[in-house]
Amino acid sequence: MVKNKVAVIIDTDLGADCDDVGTLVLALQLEKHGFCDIKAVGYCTTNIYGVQCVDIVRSFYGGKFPIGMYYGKKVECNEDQHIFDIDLVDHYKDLIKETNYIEAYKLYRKVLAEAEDDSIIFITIGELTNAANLVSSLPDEISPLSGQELFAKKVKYSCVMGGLINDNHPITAFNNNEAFPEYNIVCAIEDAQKFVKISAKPIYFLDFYVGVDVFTGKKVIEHDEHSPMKFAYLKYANGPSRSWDLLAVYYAITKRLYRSVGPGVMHIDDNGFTTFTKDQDGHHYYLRPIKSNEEITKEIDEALVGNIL
Ligand SMILES: [Ca+2]
Repeated sequence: MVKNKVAVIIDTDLGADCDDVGTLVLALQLEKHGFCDIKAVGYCTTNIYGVQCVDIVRSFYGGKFPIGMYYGKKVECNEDQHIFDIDLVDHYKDLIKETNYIEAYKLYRKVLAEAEDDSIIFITIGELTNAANLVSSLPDEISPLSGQELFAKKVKYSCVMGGLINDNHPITAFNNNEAFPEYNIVCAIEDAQKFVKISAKPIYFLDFYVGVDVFTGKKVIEHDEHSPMKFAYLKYANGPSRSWDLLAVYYAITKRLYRSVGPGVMHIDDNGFTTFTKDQDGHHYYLRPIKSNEEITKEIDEALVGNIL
């Protein structure tokens, strides 16, 4: 029996990688099993095929959440790299229900305005464009509070898939342990800086290292006859794929598999490099596993087909 059902907003850049598809499926399984209510899913780049994939996933799995879209300037990086999203839209086009998506940060303002205090878990698994727009938004017809005030009042904590934290506890030997700017941060550096600076609530960072060696999706690929997730994983990775976003959502909702390190302050420099400094007055944390990659893979793969303990 689940004691604490939580309310979540999920902000995604589905399209650059297939793990966002798996993440939405995982969130929908957690919702189905009483762990959470998905209050909204927002799309954080200008890739129209990506938001249509979100629409398709919602339809296929029976989700009820409203969908928001980002209408700002084009995000750097791989917006023009379409490994699976255009094909997925073409294959499942009959499942697309909307043609005009509400602006994501406005949708988030509405969800927060209607929520209980300290109740919303805000999860980002893409660039922090909508997140920055939300916390820097001005009072409007939705709420007399600024985005900063709304966020401080209504959000319980955030979980951000992003950053790269060298803490002398390397989980993997990726890139010879040389630091590099992580994708979700470097694609929209100013927005990441803005969100991290303005948000007054705890932020849990699930960094690059944590997801790079966890490959999930095997069970879905074997189990589903056809599904958007199976389609995306076979097209993108021809099998199981790296699991950054799934792990962020799973931790944010269940608080399982990882321990938080902190408190401290996450600094993002102007080149997108991240540095974490422990500080008792900080409200940032990063995550490290308390189980092996094999155990984590098994737990996520089972959850993806509805076997959740
Ligand atoms: Ca993502």
